[in-house]
Amino acid sequence: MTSPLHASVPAGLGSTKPDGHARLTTWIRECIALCEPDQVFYCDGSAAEKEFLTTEALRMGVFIELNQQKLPGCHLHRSHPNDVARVEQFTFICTPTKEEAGPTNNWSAPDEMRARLKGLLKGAMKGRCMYIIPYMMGPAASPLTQVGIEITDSVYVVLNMHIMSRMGSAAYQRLGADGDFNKGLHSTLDLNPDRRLICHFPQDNEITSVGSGYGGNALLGKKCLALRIGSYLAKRQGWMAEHMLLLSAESPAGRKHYIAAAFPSACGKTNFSMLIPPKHFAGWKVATIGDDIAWMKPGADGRLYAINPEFGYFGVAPGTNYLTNPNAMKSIQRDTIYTNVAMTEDGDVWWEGKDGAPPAKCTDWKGNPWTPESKEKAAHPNSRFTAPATNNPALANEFELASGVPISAIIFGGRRASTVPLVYQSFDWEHGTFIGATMGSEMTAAAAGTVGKLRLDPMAMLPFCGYHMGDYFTHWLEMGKKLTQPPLIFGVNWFRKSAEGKFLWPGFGENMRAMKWMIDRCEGTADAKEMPIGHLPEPKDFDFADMEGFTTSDFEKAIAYDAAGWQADYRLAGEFFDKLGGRCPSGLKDRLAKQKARVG
Ligand code: GTP
Ligand code: SPV
Ligand code: MN
Repeated sequence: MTSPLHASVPAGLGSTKPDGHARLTTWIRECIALCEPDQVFYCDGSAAEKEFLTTEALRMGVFIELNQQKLPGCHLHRSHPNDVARVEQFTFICTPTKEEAGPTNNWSAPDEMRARLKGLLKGAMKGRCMYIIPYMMGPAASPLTQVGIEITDSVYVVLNMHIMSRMGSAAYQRLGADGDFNKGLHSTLDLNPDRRLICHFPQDNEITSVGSGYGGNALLGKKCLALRIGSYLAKRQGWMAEHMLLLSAESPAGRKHYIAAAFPSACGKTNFSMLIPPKHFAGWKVATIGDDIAWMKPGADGRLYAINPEFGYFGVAPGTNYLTNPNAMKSIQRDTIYTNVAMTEDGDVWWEGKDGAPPAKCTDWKGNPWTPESKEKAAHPNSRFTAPATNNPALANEFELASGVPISAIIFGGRRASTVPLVYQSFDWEHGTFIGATMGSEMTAAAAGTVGKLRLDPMAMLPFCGYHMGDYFTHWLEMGKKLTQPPLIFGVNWFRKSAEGKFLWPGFGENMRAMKWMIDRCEGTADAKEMPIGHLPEPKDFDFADMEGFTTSDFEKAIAYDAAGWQADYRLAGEFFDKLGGRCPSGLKDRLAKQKARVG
């Protein structure tokens, strides 16, 4: 077996230690004493470091070489087959009381969990290298930016953090002598699912993750810090941490709107954030600010301002191609880490739904020979790419804007085969909060669980809210009161199906049409019909010109109002609100009663 230790480290690398921050150096010392690594590597985020660790990852077999002519700087990683998605059943919010974590989170008393984790981590890094990663979530100059230190024994994590965060000594500089930082300790242990725990200690701004090397379980800046800890900090400090993409849309006349959209995992955020308007919308420009996470705060002018705390994309590979998402395809041609995709004979990557016919032969995500006759998929359904945001040809100029961008519209959308129309508008902020709070979605491969099962996933935050969901709803209502110019709130559903099981809406770039109606609503130039569930566009209000084979009757099916479906949805919502007990804001309960009566 190849050693996970680095036999020789080039001069100047692995040695950028923080100094002058007593709490930080003490914590690092404690982690070293607990985990007993054979080597400690202090990361600086430099290109030289990335190059060295990439070579080492190849030597260790953590990375598999891809065709460097076709895909320069790109590498393949194969996870352990039992470690391919987030694990909600092993994710814990460790608050002093169970009540604070609420009924939608797994809870453990902090002391008990700490003792258990200590037991698991004792000597866990013997024979391994420990990496100390300083990073920032957010642009260096933004007041919303948070600093994290991730300590990990995975070189794969380090190389992903190089792409996904603003990593390096600048994070230490931002901390100064006593700045607050998120403590993140991660060890893959032996990847045994019985010893897999993703634990959050919101009161201590601390995360400990063991037993997994995958995505949201291991890249602690993303779901753990930016959402679970982030949402807790946001509640206390008066801002919002949301599972939302961010984009700008500029009209041919040069009018720009910024839009945030919350769709659950694997429900279209990356795609929507990189949308290319169809020909019919010549002159419109859509640019990506973020594809997964938004941190938002009311500004002095009463508008809601947002930043994307991330620096790269950890995107779903299957279904990504030059037709559905050309900007994503262009973003992943260089300096990209591919995880759990298939590899062709010439060292290219492949996944279900990539352009062209499947290769006659390839190696599947587990490393086994694969042909189109094989029963199993070549790429794992949750296989992913990690790509720098700066690769995206449609990256917005505002990507580094410290003040963030003022949001015109917030969109909530799930994956719903029935009931939910293509697009509709809430009556007001409180009703918009209600739409978010009651949104359902069919589960995807992004998390371990039953794919296709309908569950309520409020604001796409069910797996990511670091405190009681009822208090989170209250926070949404409170934030609305602080905004004198609140964004309009919409609901969308790109995934409605016909009785024959076919999508009623072509989706992807065509989603521009729904966005155009929403923008027109923001500008007060589009009509809508008032329906029990909100304002819906009628065919005359919605531009579906130049859509091949798409008729008014198709549009009517996609937008159809289904009273019985809504009654079923509201029953599910009622059960969920009941589960939240007294902490579910009465404003939302009253709304539900009102909505139930309206849909009849
Ligand atoms: P996470 O990274 O897990 O948070 O996912 P995401 O919300 O960014 O989802 P993503 O954009 O990666 O899309 C997930 C899957 O949905 C991919 O297979 C896409 O091809 C598919 N998809 C995205 N947008 C649409 C759409 O408008 N219509 C249809 N039918 N499928 C879509
Ligand atoms: C999601 O599941 O919403 C993701 C992927 O964005 S992960 O980073 O694994 O959470
Ligand atoms: Mn996500």
